[in-house]
Amino acid sequence: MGWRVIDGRTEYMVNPLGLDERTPRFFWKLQSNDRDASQSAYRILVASSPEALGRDEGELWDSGKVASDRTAHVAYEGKPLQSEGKYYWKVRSWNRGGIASDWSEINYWTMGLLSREEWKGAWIGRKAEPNVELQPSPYVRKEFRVEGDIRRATVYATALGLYELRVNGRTIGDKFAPGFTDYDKRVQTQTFDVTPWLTEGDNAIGAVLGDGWYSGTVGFLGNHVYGERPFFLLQMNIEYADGRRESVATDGSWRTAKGPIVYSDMIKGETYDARLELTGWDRPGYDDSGWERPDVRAGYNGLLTATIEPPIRVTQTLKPLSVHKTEQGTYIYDMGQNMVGWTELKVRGARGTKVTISHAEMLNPDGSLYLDNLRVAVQQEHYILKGEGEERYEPSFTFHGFRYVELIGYPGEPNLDTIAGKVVHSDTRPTGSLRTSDPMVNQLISNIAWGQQGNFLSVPTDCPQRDERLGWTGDAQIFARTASYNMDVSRFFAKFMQDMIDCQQPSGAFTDVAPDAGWIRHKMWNTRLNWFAPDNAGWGDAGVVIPWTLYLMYGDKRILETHYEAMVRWVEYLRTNSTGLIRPDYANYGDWLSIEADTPNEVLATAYFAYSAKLLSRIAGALGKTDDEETYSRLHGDIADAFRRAFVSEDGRIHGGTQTVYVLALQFGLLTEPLRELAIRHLAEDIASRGGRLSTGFLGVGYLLPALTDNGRTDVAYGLLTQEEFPSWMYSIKHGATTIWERWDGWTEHNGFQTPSMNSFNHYSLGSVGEWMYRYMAGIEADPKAPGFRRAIIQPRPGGRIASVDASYESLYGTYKSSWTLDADGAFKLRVLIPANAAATIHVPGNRISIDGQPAAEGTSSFELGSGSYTFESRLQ
Ligand code: RAM
Repeated sequence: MGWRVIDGRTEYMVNPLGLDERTPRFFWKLQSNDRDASQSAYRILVASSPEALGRDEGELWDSGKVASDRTAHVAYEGKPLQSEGKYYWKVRSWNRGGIASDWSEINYWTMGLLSREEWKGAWIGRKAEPNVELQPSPYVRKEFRVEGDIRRATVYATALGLYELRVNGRTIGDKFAPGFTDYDKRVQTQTFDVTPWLTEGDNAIGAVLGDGWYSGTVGFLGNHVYGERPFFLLQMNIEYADGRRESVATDGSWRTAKGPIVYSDMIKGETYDARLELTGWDRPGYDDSGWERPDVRAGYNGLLTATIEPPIRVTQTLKPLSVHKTEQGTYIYDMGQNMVGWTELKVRGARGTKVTISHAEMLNPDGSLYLDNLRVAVQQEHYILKGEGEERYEPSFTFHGFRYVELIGYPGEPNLDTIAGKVVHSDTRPTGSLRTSDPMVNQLISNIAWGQQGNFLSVPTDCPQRDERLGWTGDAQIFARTASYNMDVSRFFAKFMQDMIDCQQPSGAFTDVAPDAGWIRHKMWNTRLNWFAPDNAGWGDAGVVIPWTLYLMYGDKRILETHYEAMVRWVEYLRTNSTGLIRPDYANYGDWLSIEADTPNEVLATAYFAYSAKLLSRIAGALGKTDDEETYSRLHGDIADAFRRAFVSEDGRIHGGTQTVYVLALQFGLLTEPLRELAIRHLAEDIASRGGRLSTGFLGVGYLLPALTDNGRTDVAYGLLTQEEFPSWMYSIKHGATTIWERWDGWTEHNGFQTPSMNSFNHYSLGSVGEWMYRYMAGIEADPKAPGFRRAIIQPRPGGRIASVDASYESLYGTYKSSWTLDADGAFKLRVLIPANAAATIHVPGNRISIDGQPAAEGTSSFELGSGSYTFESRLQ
């Protein structure tokens, strides 16, 4: 009994504002206490007021009763949506017994400004100060009057650079808006409902601008990559109750000034002089007669598109674990966790006192901060006191990767309350949880999640501390599946895919980094850093792997449709730039940061070419393009033939002989059945010959444990997972790691720190083993035949020293759970939860299987089940 609609979403979001998608998609979940509960029909109503919906009138769209089990990606099919429209919707669902739910709660969304002509404002900024390398952050402001009752006031805003919006003294919105895009092509716009914050009479609106990725330092590419200084664009549309409409938009009548932020740069840190604060500047009545007229920019040729990415927010505040005074009189704090964000400081002292806050991931052997791996990045804030009692400070437009914080020049004796760590990232909701009986494995799971949240900041960055922090596509593709178990990355990766498309080359090549930050434009790949290229194997392939991952995990067909042509162009590019379907040995990072095992580039690149072709064939199939499905499936087969001819000998040895060549050949379908058997033997032998240790780099590591498990060597997979000797995941954990390191040998007992020129301690790529833990160890797998977890495959693989696993994944249909225990005597117990309107194929290991206490039919080990919770027991010995 009980049949309820919950969690209504529009374009994956709860009540989003400012969409520019003209056929937004609806999502809802169902709740039922019954087993095997599923939807037989739904009806959606869309109206322009909640009152109309209250009368069950969907004047814009009444879907009628649609016989369907769909509860995700149901596209709007009503009357055309208008710019700035606010739309309300509700849905009701019928179960298979024909029982109707109540109507859902009313949800809404708004549309943004749908055409360029509707943007009335001008781009405003502040003239650069001569001969100043790092410019002060401009403040911009405007006062306006409100006369009468307001029905709705909406701000549409964006910046070339970053902005923090203020309305009547209040900060509105999130951090680092509008996010990182290729500003030569597009900038994302944000929409805010400011109705509650306006008052009758005088009001003030303003913003603080930051350089961000637009004009500040980007990675190692220097500053001014896209422009010289930031510009701001805003339009506030006010609708009065009596029907009047007014707009306040950025133009030459605004005022600008510099303030306390002497500079704030993502890579170079911030200096803040509290003596220069502009108290009251964001409230009405402030005297801005000394402020300057803004510099008005002629225009902007890129696109203004509604934000796709989730907002960047402070999601947690960490208290330090310890503090101690150094011989130099500074104070070093340990936050207990390598984190990304910044430090909030509390301080009292004389006006003009300067306190420096310095950040590092590790300590040197002498206890000082290890800063060598930052390259030219400066993870420091300098705060100059105004001397007015307790002062609180946090920076505006910079962030750091750190576990240790040093206070230099602090007046008085700081304590554990003096600082707090603000954890900042793209706010992708957690969707997965995983606990095992093994504390070290649990630490690994935690390290992967921290690596993900710290590095998912507008784009999936490679690292948060040195002068890099770029959207490396290879890292993103290898980690995408792990990421999508941990957190809801549907929109985060949809945005990143847009970034990849924006810098796809005319040739069809997908770049190594997206947004490419002028990299290709400035031809950095054949001048300064001559081994970079636009099309590296395993990097460019992200252009196919990521949409496919979004399809598997979220059932998102639209992303496949939207980018289909681009994916075809990539695969055709690879075909054109290969000889006899063998990709050349050129411009590859290889199996990046593998350990004493160099995979030949041509083997790696040909394997990935085959993989892209294979995924493209599946994508074509999902879209009903049967000719293409056939074409690319044949291409995959032909590449596999060429691969075997060129690289595989009769005894199953693959050129290069690394673990990665075997793993990729196995997982990408490049071997015949007899060769598979030989290959797995060679792979296992190589692992054994290294003392049960791995040697894979970024490209091989994600497939290593899956390849072993798929080919009957789950024992070896578990051995690698819990291996504690170098190189291994547990080696870093044994030595205190709280995040995944960039390199297996980032620090070792024998050699200390690796080269400081590239040694990040917060880098998610080698954490792609998370995928195996969800899909194989816990056994929660998406069924590609009913993607988006409409159906799951639950197939736990117990093994190794793990006695229990407790896993859950919150899919678009609701929460799946797989929890198992394995006793020393071989008794295995599995509990599974399947959400309403979903189903699963459950594979139970062992024999003498029972389900809910009843013996299963002899020989039956797999079960097709609908929603509900089930308990299985079996014996593994
Ligand atoms: C370094 C980083 C990054 C990787 C490139 C190839 O900059 O390790 O993660 O993708 O190299």
